[in-house]
Amino acid sequence: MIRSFHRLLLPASDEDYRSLEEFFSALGFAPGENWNGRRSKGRKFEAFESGVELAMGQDMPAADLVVEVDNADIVAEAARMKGYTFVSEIADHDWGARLFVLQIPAGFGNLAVFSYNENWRQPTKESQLDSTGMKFALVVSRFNAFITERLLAGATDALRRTGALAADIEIVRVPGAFEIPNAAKMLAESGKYDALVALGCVLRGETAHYDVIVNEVTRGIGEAALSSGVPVGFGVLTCDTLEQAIDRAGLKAGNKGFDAALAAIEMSALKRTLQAK
Ligand code: INI
Repeated sequence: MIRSFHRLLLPASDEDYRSLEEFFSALGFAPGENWNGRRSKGRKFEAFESGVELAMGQDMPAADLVVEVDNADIVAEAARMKGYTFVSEIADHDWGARLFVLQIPAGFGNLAVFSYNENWRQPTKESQLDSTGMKFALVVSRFNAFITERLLAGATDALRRTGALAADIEIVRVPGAFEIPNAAKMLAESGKYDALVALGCVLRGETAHYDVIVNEVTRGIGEAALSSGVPVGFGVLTCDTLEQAIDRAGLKAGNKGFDAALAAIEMSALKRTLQAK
């Protein structure tokens, strides 16, 4: 499973590095992972949806990178004030967008920036939940990793789509579902997180002590949430068969990790509202 996708740029000098840093920050990319080692340094700039896009036909921008923003006119204004070089001015495109193209500093090609015209995209259910600025810890068990890694992808997707930064999502792996409550309690009590998401998978077929584990995990996760006051989204699958688990980890019955993350965001927002009253 692909975890992330980044286009790697290798600036030739510190000056180029700095101008690229400023360029991508100014355009509104969220700050991602940042490292400074003995032999190399680097910085990621994040957008919540990324990937490879194939397109054919007319009216396509000639660009090496494409970013979608909320309002391309505002970003174009900001780019003009910064003195960036426009390859093409902002204009309407017949696929429902306003788009302009900038030169990326240091000779890394062109960047197209666009926003869809109003009403072009249907508002989605998850867009009504906002996790901007929130910090999360995801506790994921390695047992049945084939399933739990998909739950993790779903949970991360829900958090990123609703505005959380990659840097604000801590992923903690534990051996099995039985260990989730212990890790959840420690993380919740650290006071560092707005909410947690617990991700695991217990299969009856492979577990003689299925009921014991399920009861303990459910009780323990509830206890971690109640005693700390930190919401914990419950994304632990308890299924009779692997097929049922696959269905709930991204196939026929949605992704329980995604749902658990949305529940965590909602509960965290509710907590803020109730505390403010
Ligand atoms: N852990 C799971 O997460 N799912 C299972 O289905 C499972 N089975 O089948 O036993 C399981 N067992 C491991 C358990 O959670 C603990 O990690 C282990 O007992 C060590 O404490």
